[in-house]
Amino acid sequence: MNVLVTGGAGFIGSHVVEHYLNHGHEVFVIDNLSTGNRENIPFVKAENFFEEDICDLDLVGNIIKEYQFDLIIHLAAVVSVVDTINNPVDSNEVNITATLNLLESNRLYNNNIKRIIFASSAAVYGNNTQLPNSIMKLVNPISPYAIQKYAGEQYVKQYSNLYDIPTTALRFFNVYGPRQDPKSAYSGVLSIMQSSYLDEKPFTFFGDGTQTRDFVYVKDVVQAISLVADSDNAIGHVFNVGTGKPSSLMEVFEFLGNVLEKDISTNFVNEREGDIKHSYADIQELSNLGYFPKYSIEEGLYSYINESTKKEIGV
Ligand code: UD2
Repeated sequence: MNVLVTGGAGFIGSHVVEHYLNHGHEVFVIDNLSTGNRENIPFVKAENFFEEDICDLDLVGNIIKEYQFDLIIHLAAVVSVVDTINNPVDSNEVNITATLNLLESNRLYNNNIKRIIFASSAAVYGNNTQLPNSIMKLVNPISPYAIQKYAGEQYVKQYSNLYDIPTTALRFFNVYGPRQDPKSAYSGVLSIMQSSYLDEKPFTFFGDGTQTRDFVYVKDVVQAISLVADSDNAIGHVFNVGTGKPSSLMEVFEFLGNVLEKDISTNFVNEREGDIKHSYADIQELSNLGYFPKYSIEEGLYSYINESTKKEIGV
């Protein structure tokens, strides 16, 4: 198959690219490297890598016309909630307009398309307190990011209903794993925690560490993508992608300390404004398609540590 991964040089995208290459497909990437990194995907041929902006609507349309992709996994986005609050208009272009353009380009120019998969987010649930978060429940988008992801997934869904374009949207919960960049204060907390341990620097808890999240290992996210891509029953639907189990920040912190046999100092500061206290996914619909998270939080953290320490010592 010809597979296009937008945002393929990013954290999640690079794992998706690797998966499809390992399965013998021809993989193409569009990524403007604004947050992605070409070094994440050395295995992608130069001629299959387009260092281009997903907002360049004509260019994206031409690429689609030319390569007639079978499968498109659309991950390119402004992924930071804070960036969307600071730049609601620009992020709207990336997260909604470019998504709509991608759908429309396929409608107009690509009869070959077998599936478009869109990365939505648990952010659409906002601070709903009725847990687990289920796709049957109301959404409550409380940031431009959440609004944009919700709009994107609804466009994706309606392109299936209105125009018969086979699409699926996935609401990712808290994804973690190798190649997640810990450098920004708004990076995934597990990447920050892990690099604090490896560098033996203090870790700061926002709040008391009792908040919980559904931390899902990136390889299970890849499993979910590949599963829905192959399932006709997933067409026109939205699914949660998590493990279905919450873990507290403090539990994870202590587990990492035990495994790494390190004791780092901690600071406790006020919780972040608008922070959600508890969140986890109802994954029933995805399970009905055959999804089973292969990595418990413990197994995922082991794998993450192994990969990261291998990299540190240059293996
Ligand atoms: C996640 C997504 C975000 C959005 C949101 C919607 C990630 C990285 N972010 O935000 O894009 O979809 O869900 O609900 O997946 N924390 C600390 N210390 C740190 C950093 C974080 O205590 O140094 C806390 C943070 O205040 C929060 C928890 O850890 O309570 C998880 O933080 P996060 O930024 O990894 O993810 P979250 O759920 O806030």
